[in-house]
Amino acid sequence: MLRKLIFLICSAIICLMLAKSSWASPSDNDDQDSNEFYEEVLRQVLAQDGWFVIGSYAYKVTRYRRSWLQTRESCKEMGGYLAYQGIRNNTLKREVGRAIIGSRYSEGIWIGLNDRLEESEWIWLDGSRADTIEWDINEPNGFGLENCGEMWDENKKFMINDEGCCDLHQGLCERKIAL
Ligand SMILES: *[C@@H]1O[C@H](CO)[C@@H](O)[C@H](O)[C@H]1NC(C)=O
Ligand SMILES: [Ca+2]
Ligand SMILES: [Ca+2]
Repeated sequence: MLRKLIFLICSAIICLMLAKSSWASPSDNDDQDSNEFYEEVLRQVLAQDGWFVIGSYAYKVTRYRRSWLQTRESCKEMGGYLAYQGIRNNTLKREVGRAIIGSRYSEGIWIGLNDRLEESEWIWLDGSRADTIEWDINEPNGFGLENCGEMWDENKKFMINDEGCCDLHQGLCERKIAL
């Protein structure tokens, strides 16, 4: 009796497993594979082009010192956007800082953060409220005179400073890799 029961249960499990594998349509698997393939190719192409790939994002610093608005355009021309999506995560921000800013840039690097519309209402590039900003000590201190965000390497913590939007700096561009 017990053996028969075990046999029945095992057959049911095998049956379910077979059914399940035939339900997963082959095209789903193909899509998955081609997405991964595409992401891998994109990673390699970006790396070749000087983008530093970290997780699902790639980063590159703009070449020239420009205003915040001009730098926002430069990032677009480079196929990205002024960094904000990945670096909203402060852990990732520090990783990016250590990896590509390090001590190579003695001054701040623009990021996609500003309070240009309303003083002290800091928003990311897509207009979403920025509520996890790691301001450096005594920042933000510019009030109406400093409405754009930059990241700097003070104390190797890659904290954020508010800066005059017309000041000239290089900027951190970002691209999202994962689909
Ligand atoms: C933030 O980034 C770190 C490092 O890349 C990652 O391990 C962690 O899961 C991220 N946290 C969130 C909330 O996405
Ligand atoms: Ca301000
Ligand atoms: Ca400041």
